[in-house]
Amino acid sequence: MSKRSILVIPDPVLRKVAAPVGTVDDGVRALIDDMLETMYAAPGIGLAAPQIGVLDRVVVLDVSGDDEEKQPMALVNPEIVWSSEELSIHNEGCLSIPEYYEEVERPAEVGVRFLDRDGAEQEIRADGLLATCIQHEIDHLNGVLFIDYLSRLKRDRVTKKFAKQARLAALEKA
Ligand code: GNR
Ligand code: NI
Repeated sequence: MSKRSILVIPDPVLRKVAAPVGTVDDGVRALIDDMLETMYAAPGIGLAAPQIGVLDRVVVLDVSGDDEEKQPMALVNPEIVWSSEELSIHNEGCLSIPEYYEEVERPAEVGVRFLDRDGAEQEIRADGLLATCIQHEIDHLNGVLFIDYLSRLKRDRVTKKFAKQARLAALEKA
């Protein structure tokens, strides 16, 4: 297993649509293991493959609490098959937009179909933080970020701040 580096906005890879995985083979399982290691090290509760520069439809999650046993999950080609009319608001953050948090409203419950790390089809019902996190990660597979749900004012503010940081970092390297 190896820890990978996490891309930060405005990296254009974060805006691309990831491709479905054909077969869940050892290469995909190695990717899943690297993603889990990277997520736990960050630390974060979810990570989508595009965040480490891999445009495949793979997501990892673990929403267990600090004092609980770890509950690593891997979702390959995840699809939301239904979502509740009821909405809920969570304070969201993203490892690709470090240290920025805002409230986002999404369906409170979702049904998700995916392939597990053995390539078996699974369907689960998620609510609470897991439902929010799954939707946040599937958005990443489609090039969508949580700031896309904010007011233009808030989105522009954070986008500009990170664009400026990237410019300064590029200058320092030159
Ligand atoms: O670590 C993360 N925490 C989080 C909190 C609320 C809603 C979504 C998330 S996902 C985020 C990790 C991340 O960026 N995944 O893409
Ligand atoms: Ni994210």
